[in-house]
Amino acid sequence: YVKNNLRSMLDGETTESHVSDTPQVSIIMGSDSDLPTMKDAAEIFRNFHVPFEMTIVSAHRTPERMYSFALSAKERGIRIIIAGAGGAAHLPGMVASLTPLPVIGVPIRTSSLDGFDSLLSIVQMPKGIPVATVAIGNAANAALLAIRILATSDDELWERVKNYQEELKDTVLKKAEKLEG
Ligand code: RP5
Repeated sequence: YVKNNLRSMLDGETTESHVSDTPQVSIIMGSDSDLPTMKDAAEIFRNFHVPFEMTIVSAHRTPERMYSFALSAKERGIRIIIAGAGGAAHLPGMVASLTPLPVIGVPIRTSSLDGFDSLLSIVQMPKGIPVATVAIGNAANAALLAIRILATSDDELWERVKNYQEELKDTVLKKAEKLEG
């Protein structure tokens, strides 16, 4: 079901190879209204050639689906879960309570409270059930953190992360040179 959702959610944006490889990472979100934020994570995984899946799982609207998703993730080959949610953002924490897999939470910016509600809901986990929380709306960093974790046991990916950091550095240095004239 995840592959089909991925295809329809990305409207053909993704490539077949990422869909057919066994996904290592799962990107889930509470609503399709979170997709404009969460698609940044998908883009990062595509750039780093990390197979991923992406779908909607709502802690409040589809609690049974959240259970089956979390309980089956490890046996499906998933190694890290990225969960985006907004408002009363219980999805990342609840998923982390259902599986030992590492969970990275993405607080979605909200219209009423600018995402502070999402941030606090995700970051304030009780001792024993960790959720790594990135900045409000920063799904790209969630993907990059997941990639760094995967890269500790994947030499090719490790090299790609190092190259990415070099590229970031070069970009800044070029801007500095330009500014200095
Ligand atoms: C959360 O409620 C979702 O993660 C979303 O950020 C928020 C609003 O959802 P919609 O009402 O837009 O579907 O569960």
